[in-house]
Amino acid sequence: MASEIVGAGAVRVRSVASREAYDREYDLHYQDLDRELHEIIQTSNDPRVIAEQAHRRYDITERTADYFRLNGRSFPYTIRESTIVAKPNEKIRLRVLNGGAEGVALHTHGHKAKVTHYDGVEADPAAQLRRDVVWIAPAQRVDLLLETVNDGLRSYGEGIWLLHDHREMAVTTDGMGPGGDVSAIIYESYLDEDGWPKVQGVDWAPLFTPEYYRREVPVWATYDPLGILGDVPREQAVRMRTILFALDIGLLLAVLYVLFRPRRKEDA
Ligand SMILES: [Cu+2]
Repeated sequence: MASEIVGAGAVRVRSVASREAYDREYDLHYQDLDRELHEIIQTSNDPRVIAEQAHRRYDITERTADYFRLNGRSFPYTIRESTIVAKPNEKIRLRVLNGGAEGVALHTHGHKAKVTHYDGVEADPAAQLRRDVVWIAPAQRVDLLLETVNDGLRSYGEGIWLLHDHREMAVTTDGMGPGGDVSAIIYESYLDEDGWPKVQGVDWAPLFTPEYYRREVPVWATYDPLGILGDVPREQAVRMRTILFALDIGLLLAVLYVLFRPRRKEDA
């Protein structure tokens, strides 16, 4: 079972109690990072300069989160290392930690999980609400019971179901999506022989290239048989800009002419 192995996204050996009560268990550590703060370390070899920049120049009240990570990775690497693998009729425990500075609205597509524990303490059974968006405050820990029973409540059946922080910004990487902490609940019947989710003709390869992070890859193009979601060819864009520039200049000259045209005698 994948969750008995340490490595490849699993960070520890499960307890005996967990093995008795649950079919699988996953640790999910969410984080958000400010690029500006994390670049300070690269600005000098002198620790005094770093300390000054980090503690007196950097203003945490102006912090913005640029990177959103699950277990230290952002999408698509989350799919390689931090997916929830499931079979029907299982009880799965998700042990979630929000290690970020902002709240996480954890959303489980296709499943309604029960929040059984807050911060390591079991909630009263009557207070163990079943829901598909769980708000997790910074530094908070919650345990979720994910049951893969296809009853239209606990689960909506086998498939590949996204699992992510439902704040839109959290599914981006440095402002560009798809990225961020998106992962998935994937049923074993939807895994190929390499353990990769079976997708319907979508090519993942461009998402793993440096060009993608240089913003050179039109992300929806592989979904698009008509070819209308790719990039505008470069020459065409330049030609378009030249035409618009010429029109602008023409308009400006016309306005100048109207304002300053030589007046005839009868106007005076
Ligand atoms: Cu979603």
